[in-house]
Amino acid sequence: MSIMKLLGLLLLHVALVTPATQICQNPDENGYTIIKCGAPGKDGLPGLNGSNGAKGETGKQGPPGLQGIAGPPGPKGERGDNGEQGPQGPKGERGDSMGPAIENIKLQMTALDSRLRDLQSNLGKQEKVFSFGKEIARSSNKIYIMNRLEVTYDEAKTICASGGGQLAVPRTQEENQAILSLRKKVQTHTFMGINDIQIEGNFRDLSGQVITYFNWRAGEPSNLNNNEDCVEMWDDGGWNDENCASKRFFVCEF
Ligand code: MAN
Ligand code: CA
Ligand code: CA
Repeated sequence: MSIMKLLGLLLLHVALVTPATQICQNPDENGYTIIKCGAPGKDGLPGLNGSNGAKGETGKQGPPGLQGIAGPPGPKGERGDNGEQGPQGPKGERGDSMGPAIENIKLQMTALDSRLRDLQSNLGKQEKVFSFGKEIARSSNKIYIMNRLEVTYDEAKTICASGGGQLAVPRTQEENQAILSLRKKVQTHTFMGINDIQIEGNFRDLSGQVITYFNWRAGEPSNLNNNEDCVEMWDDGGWNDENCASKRFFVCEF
């Protein structure tokens, strides 16, 4: 330490312990002089802002925040994909079967349909018969008619067919009797639809079938003059073979 600085410190000490004297720095000299200080100056104007200080250290982590209030509900989500098919359910209880009832109704309908067709067929037959002639007889399943014309066998056959029927062929005694009832109205021999034109002595119906029912009079068929191939009914209901070209009444069946 230089002598001058030592001296300055000494003087400063004296001044501090001496109430009437203050030590003031003399700006014109490099040292301290003991001078009497003037009245204290007024406070100066505030200084300019200083430059920013150095960045502080990172603070400690604060306590956890309070739980927030729940927000409003979000929008409805889109429809999801269809799930897979579930397992098969248990077997149901046995129900009342309609099968037998339906089958029964079907059978009844078939029977009714058959009856309706029979009725339509019969009605059609009757229309034909009534338009054909007025002399009518019936068996259980045929209608016979006579129109009081006297013609040859072939003509009789054609007339019956033209009306929708055929020259009558009795298949039973009942049918033979029905034809006889018409024959009695004219009291003359009456042609039926039976002949042996194809083979002598072999009598057949109009479809060519050999007949199995017959009612020949005694001594018939005689095939008189080797020229009798068509069959007629006499007044007792018995049959006679006759010349096909003879003119006779005839009976048609429907
Ligand atoms: C006539 C004809 C014949 C018939 C005899 C019966 O001659 O009708 O077909 O056989 O009578 O006597
Ligand atoms: Ca004959
Ligand atoms: Ca004869």
